Amino acid sequence: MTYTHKTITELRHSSPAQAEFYQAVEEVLDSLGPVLESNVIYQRQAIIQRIVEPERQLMFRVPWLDDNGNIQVNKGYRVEFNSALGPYKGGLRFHPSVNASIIKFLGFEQIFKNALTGLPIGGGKGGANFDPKGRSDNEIMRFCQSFMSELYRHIGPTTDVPAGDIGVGAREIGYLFGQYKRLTGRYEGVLTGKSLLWGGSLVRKEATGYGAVYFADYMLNARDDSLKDKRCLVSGAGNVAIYAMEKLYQIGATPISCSDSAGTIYHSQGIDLALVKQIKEQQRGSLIEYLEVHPGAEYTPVADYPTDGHAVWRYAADAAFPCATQNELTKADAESLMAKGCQLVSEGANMPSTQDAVDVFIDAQIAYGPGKAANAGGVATSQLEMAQNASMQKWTFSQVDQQLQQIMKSVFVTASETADEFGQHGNLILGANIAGFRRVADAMIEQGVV
Ligand code: NDP
Ligand code: 2IT
Repeated sequence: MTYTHKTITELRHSSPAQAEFYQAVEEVLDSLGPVLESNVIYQRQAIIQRIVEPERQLMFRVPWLDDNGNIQVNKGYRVEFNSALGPYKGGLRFHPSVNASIIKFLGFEQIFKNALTGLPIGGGKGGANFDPKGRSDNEIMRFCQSFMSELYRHIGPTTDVPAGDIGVGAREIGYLFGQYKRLTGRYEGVLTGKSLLWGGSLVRKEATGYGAVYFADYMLNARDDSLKDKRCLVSGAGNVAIYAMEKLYQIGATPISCSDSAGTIYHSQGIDLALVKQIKEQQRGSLIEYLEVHPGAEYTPVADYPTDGHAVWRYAADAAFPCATQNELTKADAESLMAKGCQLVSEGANMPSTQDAVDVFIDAQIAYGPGKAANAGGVATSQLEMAQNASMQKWTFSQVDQQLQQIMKSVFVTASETADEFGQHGNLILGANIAGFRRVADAMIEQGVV
C-alpha cells in the first residue's frame, strides 16, 4: 500500500466522514512520495502520522439571540493543527456549510501554505456553521460576541491568531476583537485583518487577491509572457475576487467575469469593478443587481449551470482565477478551459479545483498556481500585521506591498526550484507541497516527539 492509501484508510477510521479533509491530505501526500523514499528519517519519525493529526481541535456551542428574541445555536470550531513553525495562524469561516471536515481541510492546507511563506507561523483554522446572509448588524455582533466568549481562552498573540475567511471580514473582526478585549482586558495583536483605525495593516484587505495576481504574473514571466492584455475569468465576488480584479486592471489585464452563490456575471468589455464593490462591499447584495446598470452583461443563475460544473469556466479566456470556494472547478470545467485556450490558473481560493481538474492542468503543462502558493499573500500580510502590532509600528502602503511582492516571488521561486529538484519542471503543486512539508517536518524533528 502506498503512504497515501495507508494514511487515508487510517483517517477514514479515526476521523470518519471528512471527505474534504481526505482530499486535501491525498493531494499533499501524492506529491511526497520521492521525499519520503529518499529520507527515511521522515518515516522513522512518523512525520506523516503526526502531521495529519491536529495538535488540538476545539468544538463549542455558540448560542445567541436573534432580533426576534429567539435563541439560535451554532457550532463553533478552532483546529490548532501545527505549531512547529510558530503560533497557529489561519482564518475563521462563517458559512452554513462549515463542518469538521471543511475546517480540517483548511487547517491542513494552511500548515504548508504558511510554511511556504518562509514566515514564522504555524497552521490553524476555525469558524462556525453560521449563515450571515440576511442577518442584521446587531445579530452579527451578538453572534461574534458569543463565538469569542468561548474562543478567547484558547487564543493569544503568541499562541493562536485568527483572521478572516468566507463570511468574516473587517466588520466581524471588529466585533470579535471588541469582545476579546472586554474579556481579557488586553489590547494586543490577537486577530489580523483589523480596521486601519485600530491596529490593522495597510494592504491586508487587498493582499490575497493582489498576491494571486502577482503570483500569476511571476508564473507567466518565467514563460517569457505576462498578464498584460490578458482576458481573465474570475469566480467569486468577495474579498479575494474583488482585489484580484483590482490588481488585474492595474497591470493591464481585463477581468471579464465574477460570480456569487446565486449566479455568474460575464461581461465581455470588462467587469465594472466599482459597481461590484458597491453591490458586495456596501450593500451586501446579489450580483443579479449588476444587470440593473449593465443590462448587456450575461447572468447565469446557479440553476442553469452545467450539470458537471460551473458556468464561469465555460467561457473563453487566457487566464482563470478561482476565488470563491472549494471544488468550484471540476474536470469538465478544466477541460473546457483548456479547449478554449486558457494558459494560466491561479487559485485565490483554497482547493477550488477538484483533484481530477488539477490533473488536467498538470497534463496540459499550463501555468498552474495551487492555492497554497497563489493565495499565500493573505496570510503573509497577516504576519506583517502581527509584526507591526508587536513592534508598535505602522508601515506605509508601499512598504507592505513591496514585502508582499517579495514574499510572493519567493513562494514562486521556492515552489519552482523544488519542482526542478525532483525533475518535475513547472509542477508547482509538487514543488509547493514538498517545500512546505520539508520546512515543517524538519522543524518537528528538531523539536522532538511532541
Ligand atoms: P468572501 O466571503 O469575502 O467571499 C466569498 C465569495 O465566494 C462570495 O462571492 C460568495 O458568494 C462566494 N461563495 C462562497 N461560498 C460559496 C459556495 N459554496 N458556492 C458558491 N459561491 C460561494 O470570502 P473570501 O473572498 O475571503 O474567500 C474566498 C476564498 O478565498 C475562500 O476559499 C477562502 O478560503 C480563500 N482565501 C481567503 C483569504 C482571505 O484573506 N480572505 C486568504 C486565502 C484564501 P456570496 O457573495 O453569495 O456569499
Ligand atoms: O486561507 C487563508 O490563508 C486565510 N483565510 C487567511 C488567513 C490569515 O491568517 O490571514
